[in-house]
Amino acid sequence: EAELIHMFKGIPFTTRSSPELLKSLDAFDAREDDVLLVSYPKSGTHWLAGVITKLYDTQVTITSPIEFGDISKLEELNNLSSKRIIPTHLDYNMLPPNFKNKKCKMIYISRNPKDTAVSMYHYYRDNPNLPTIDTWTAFFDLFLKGNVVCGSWFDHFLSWEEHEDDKNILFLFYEDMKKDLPTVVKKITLFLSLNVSEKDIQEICQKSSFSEMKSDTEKENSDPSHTVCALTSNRNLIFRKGAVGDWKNHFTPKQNRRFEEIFNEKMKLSKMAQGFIY
Ligand code: PPS
Repeated sequence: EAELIHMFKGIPFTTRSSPELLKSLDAFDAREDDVLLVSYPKSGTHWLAGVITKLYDTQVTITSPIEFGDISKLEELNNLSSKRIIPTHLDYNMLPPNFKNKKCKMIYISRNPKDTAVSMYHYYRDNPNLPTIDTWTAFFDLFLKGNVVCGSWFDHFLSWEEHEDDKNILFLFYEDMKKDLPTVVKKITLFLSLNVSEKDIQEICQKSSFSEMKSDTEKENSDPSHTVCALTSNRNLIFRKGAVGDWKNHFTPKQNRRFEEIFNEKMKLSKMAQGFIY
């Protein structure tokens, strides 16, 4: 089982991200019109990707996360015609520098870390490509220690929040999308300079509901190398519950206190994370 995970620059990656690929990312050739979809895992990546592809209609290609695959991945991306929509779970410091130099547009989506932890726990349990987890209690500890794929939620969030004022980065929250998707979608169209009618926005929002996305049979059993999550092609693993506040069904009061203690300590200086504790 140990072979499912390896460490790179202190962060756990699955073996689906080869060390050679990770080492070569620094040299990756970004294009000015690339759009990055950035997230810590289980924060709404597929949801955002679904909205974005519908906004662009057929004019774009969405890839699997840049850090998934072996060294041939880079060539594959090089050969892809524009416009490329590229997801990634990398923290800011590991992002290929060319994306930063070329001021590519990036959308960072985040989610209450308590719900993110619960979502990740179920994903670990149900996905044979991830290490075996015995209990929620065991996973809870691993999550707080950052001993899970992509490392610490706290470090990831903070590395991106440091760039809050960068004009080329848009910050979105899963909870806002749940509350009022059309408003978030309008924000995205402004950021990406897309001209989409009110009517089309309404339609895109309907088609992006949890139930619609879960039952999108067209995509069923598709090749995992062509889906946003390269760790599964099983849509039931990705589209599990899609709710805000499921942590309340998992956290004990004691776990909640411990989580908030650590959250308050680590996120002391964070402005953007304050809305998360509820
Ligand atoms: S991954 O594997 O890291 O790319 O996963 P990611 O897509 O980031 O996150 C999966 C969670 O997002 C929920 N989801 C949605 N919620 C609401 N509406 C829609 N349309 C939607 N699509 C995906 C999905 O159910 C996972 O959360 P949980 O809490 O596990 O259900």
